Amino acid sequence: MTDSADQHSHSTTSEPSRVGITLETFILEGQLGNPAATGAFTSLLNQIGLAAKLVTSKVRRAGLARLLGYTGQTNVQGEAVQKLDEEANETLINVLARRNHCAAIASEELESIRVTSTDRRAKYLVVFDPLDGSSNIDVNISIGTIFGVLRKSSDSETTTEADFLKPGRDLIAAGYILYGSSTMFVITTGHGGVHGFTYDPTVGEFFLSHENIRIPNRASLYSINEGNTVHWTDDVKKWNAFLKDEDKSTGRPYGARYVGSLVADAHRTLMKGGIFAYPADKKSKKGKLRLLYEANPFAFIFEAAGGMATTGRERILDIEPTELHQRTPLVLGSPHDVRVFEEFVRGER
Ligand code: FDP
Repeated sequence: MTDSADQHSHSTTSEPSRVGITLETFILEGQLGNPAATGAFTSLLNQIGLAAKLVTSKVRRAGLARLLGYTGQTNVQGEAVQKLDEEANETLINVLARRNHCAAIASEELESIRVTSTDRRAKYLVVFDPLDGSSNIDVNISIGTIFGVLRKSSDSETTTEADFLKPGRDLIAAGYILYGSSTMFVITTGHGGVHGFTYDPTVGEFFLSHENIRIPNRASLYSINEGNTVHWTDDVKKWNAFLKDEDKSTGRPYGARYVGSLVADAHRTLMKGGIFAYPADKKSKKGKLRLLYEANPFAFIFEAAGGMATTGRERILDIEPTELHQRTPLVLGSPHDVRVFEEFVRGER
């Protein structure tokens, strides 16, 4: 894979299927297709792939680790049992700091940025939510890791918070790892499509299973925390009632699906179409989800797959962030369904 500065892309439609190749080969082939690529981006993405394997192994043993933890806060190896989200966070930081490509990271788990290299050649920044949907960990429901990669714009030795405050359209790669009934790694560089890899735990590799994912133009599915109805604004209430009205010609009433883990809800929406919404409401006036770690990576992925991502009034990828942990309303999905949402917000319906 090459970053967008390299101006090369994977052409996915005319080439023979590559289903079955490993994530590493897929990333490497992207680099080999571009003589100008230095290998740094390839190496960075491979490190994220490694982190995904390490985190999935911890997630898969989470129940046991907890049980062992209860006996004295140490596991069989004598190590202190950490909370899974802290472990995932440390794993990502350690892996990204190992090669000299990542200058700094910003994590949903950390108050401020963490510099991982002061070498001027370290030209990438990584933002991530190490373990999203943490309230679902204890009940064995799908959770995930979300990440985005930015190119550092200044070539100074120091990296500051300002380097991270870039709109989502500046991302050069984004993806997520879904720890579901299987572990899936979904990635895009914006150009060249969105690709999904399924983990084979017996081999320890991610294999390309979903080549060039495209979201359907519309689908009769919606995903929202309906328990917030009382806090919603009138336009959102009206839109929600519209989806539940009966009209066979427009596929209504829509079916409701809400896991409460963004990665799971967004992944289903990407694969099956429809709409996911966490709007601003009277309780969460700026929305609940985080712009840098959650909304931007998913907006980048959805647009690359032919979908849309909006606050209802503004394209997510055009928001100029002012702070690291900024929240935003987030509406993701099929183009038709997202447009209908926007029409309700504008009062056109
Ligand atoms: P969680 O609080 O369990 O960590 O951003 C966090 C998140 O989960 C998302 O994964 C999820 O989409 C959303 O919050 C769920 O929020 P509600 O419980 O308010 O529906």
